[in-house]
Amino acid sequence: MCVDCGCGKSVPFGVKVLSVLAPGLLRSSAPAPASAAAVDAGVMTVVPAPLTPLTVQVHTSLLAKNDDAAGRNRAQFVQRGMLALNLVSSPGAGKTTLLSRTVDEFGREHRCAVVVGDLETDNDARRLHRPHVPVAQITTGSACHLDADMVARGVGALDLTGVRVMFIENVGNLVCPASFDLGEAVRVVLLSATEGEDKPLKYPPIFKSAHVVLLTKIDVAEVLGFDCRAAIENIRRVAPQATLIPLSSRSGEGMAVWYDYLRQRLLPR
Ligand SMILES: Nc1nc2c(ncn2[C@@H]2O[C@H](COP(=O)(O)OP(=O)(O)OP(=O)(O)O)[C@@H](O)[C@H]2O)c(=O)[nH]1
Ligand SMILES: [Mg+2]
Repeated sequence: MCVDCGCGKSVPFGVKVLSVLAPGLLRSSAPAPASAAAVDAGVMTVVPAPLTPLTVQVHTSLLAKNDDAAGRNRAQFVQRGMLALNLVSSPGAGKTTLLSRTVDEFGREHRCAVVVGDLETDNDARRLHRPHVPVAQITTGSACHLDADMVARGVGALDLTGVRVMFIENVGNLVCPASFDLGEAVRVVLLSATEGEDKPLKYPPIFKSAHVVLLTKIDVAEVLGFDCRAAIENIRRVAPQATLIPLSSRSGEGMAVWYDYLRQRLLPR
C-alpha cells in the first residue's frame, strides 16, 4: 500500500482538458500543502520507536480523507445520472486502447467522457480525444494512483452535458489504486496476455476489489504461450465476485460482451 511504498503523501498535480468546447485549455492546480507524514518524517528519524503506530495513523487519515471525497464524487455521479467506472491495471495492459475503441463504438450510442491519469504526458488524453468525447488528463507527478480529489478536479473541468458514462483510467499500477476509492460504481481490472497468468495470485487486493475483470489482448495469447484457461482459473479463485470478460481491443473479440455489460449498468435518465 502507499504508506509502505512511500507514495502516500499529498503531491501537486495538473489537470489538462481536451474537450469540444475548450481544446487544449490548461488548468494547473495549486500545490497541495505538505502532508503530516512529510512533517513527521524528521521526528521519526530521530525517534524510530513509534514509527509503526504513527505510520498506521497517517495511512488511516489519508484514506479517510479520500473516502470523504469519493463519497462526494459518487453522489455527484448519481445525481447526474452517470455510470462511473475506474479502470485499473499494470502499465500497458491496454486501458487506453480499450477506451479508444469503446468511445468510437459504444460512445456513438451513449455519450462518454474520460478522466485519465498518468505521472507525466497527455499522450493518453490525445489518443482518446474525439469531437464527441470530453477528456481531461491528470498528471500526478510522482503519485502512482489517482485519488478522489484529483478525479473531482478532472471531472469538474469537463462539459458533462449529456454524458451517460464517465470512464476513469487510473495510473498503471496493480498495487496502490486498490486502496483509493474514486467514487466509481464499477471497478474494472484488466489483466493482459502479455503479463502472465499468475498476476491475480500475486496481486490479490486489486482483483478482490473488482466488479469486472477484463482479460485483454487475447488475440496474441496463443503466440505468447499465454494459458487463458489457467489465467481464468486464477481470476475465479481470487475474484469469484467479478464478472469476467475475455476480449481483444485489436480484433474486436469480446467487445460486444463488454458493451452489453455497460448497457446493463447505465443509470436511468
Ligand atoms: N495485440 C494487442 N495489443 C494491444 C491490445 N490492446 C492494447 N494493445 C497494445 O498494448 C500496448 C499498450 O496499450 P495501452 O492501451 O497504451 O495500455 P495502457 O494500459 O493504457 O497503458 P498505460 O496507460 O501506460 O498504463 C499498445 O502497444 C497497444 O497497441 C490488444 O487487444 N491486442
Ligand atoms: Mg493508458
